[in-house]
Amino acid sequence: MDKLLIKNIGLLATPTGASARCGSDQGSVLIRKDAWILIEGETIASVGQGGPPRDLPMLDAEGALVTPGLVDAHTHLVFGGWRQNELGLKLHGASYLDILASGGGILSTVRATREASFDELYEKAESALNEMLSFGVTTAEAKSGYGLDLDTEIRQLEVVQKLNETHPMDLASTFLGAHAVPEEYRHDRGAYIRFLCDTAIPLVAERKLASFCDVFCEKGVFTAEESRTILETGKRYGLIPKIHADEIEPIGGTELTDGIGAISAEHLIVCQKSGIEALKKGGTVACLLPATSFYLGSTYAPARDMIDAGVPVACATDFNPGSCPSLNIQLVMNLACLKYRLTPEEMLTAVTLNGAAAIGMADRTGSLEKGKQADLVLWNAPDLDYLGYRMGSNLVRTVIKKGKIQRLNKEGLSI
Ligand code: IZC
Ligand code: ZN
Repeated sequence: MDKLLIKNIGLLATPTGASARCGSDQGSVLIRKDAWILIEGETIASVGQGGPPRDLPMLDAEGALVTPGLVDAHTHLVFGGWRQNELGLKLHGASYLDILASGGGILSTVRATREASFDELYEKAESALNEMLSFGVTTAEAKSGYGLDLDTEIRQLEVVQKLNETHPMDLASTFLGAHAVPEEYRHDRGAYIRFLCDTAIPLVAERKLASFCDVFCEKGVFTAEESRTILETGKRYGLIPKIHADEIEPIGGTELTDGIGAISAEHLIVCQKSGIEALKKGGTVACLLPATSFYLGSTYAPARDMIDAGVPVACATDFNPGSCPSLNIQLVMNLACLKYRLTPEEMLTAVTLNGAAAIGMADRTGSLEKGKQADLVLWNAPDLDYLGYRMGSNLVRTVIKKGKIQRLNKEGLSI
């Protein structure tokens, strides 16, 4: 088996364990100075301090900070078109929900995605994944939700499936047919929900195209009761529930999480005390998306209250063409410190182990420990404070995914 020694690690920083960390544990990360990591094949064989084993193929970290590969646990990776036309609308005062209600927003991306071929969607998503990897992301989640019809939803999920086979990044796949009610069902939303529950969910599950089922529970989109129906149907077919809740208006989505056993709840910008209690009770990961708050010009999720209440917090980009057209998880890391007031240690856990837990992958990635996948980032940074403090530059020096050094060139990714 191929061996690779990463030596001269100035500072190794990692959460530990195979499940989400909450409360004071979220901020208690393992820090080792003058460390090394021995990789065998795709796996971490050992982690040590001081004099490393000799005579092995090695990569000199030259004193760099090394962390686990980052996990972007919430993205809308696959879509056609962009929505730059919405900038002018916003500058004239239109809100996100105004634009959606007038047939734009998600619905305009649905039109562009329905028109796009498999290859067009694949190439666009592949180039987004390359950019994510260049920012230090080694594992990501990808949702459907821009088809809202059988063919296009399946096409989006097939793109994710193929990328999972061809691209170095590990992808978790989420069915988000309940992202909006499509225009053709505008006068019969009940019929769309029946289509999701009777046709789409059973087919997605049978074809093993997704592990998770998600709903956009929001004023003017899906109510809490509709969300419950859809997520419970998904669950009966083996799809684990996730929920977009409390992004704009608090309509009871977060309060559903313990009852339905959601693995994660997303956004939570206007989450109330009752929502935090439900998350705690259900052991649900709060997957927070601060770059979306920035982009919407809204408030920020009560991340500190969540950590203090013992809710595990993850942070992700929410990459999508409307409310967060950015793949830069390092910007999310800045915002997590500056706006959520997370310590750099809590922030690291949020974008590694807790992100992995939000997509059911904490047993194999998210920390630098013997037996985990060798997914790691060497940084142009001396310590964790530096990652929260510098802003706007890409601080990644080298990304290693499953033991392989990743290189980006003009043509894309070459390993
Ligand atoms: O395309 O607007 N919030 N879904 C829920 C989104 C944002 C993505 C979009
Ligand atoms: Zn989203």
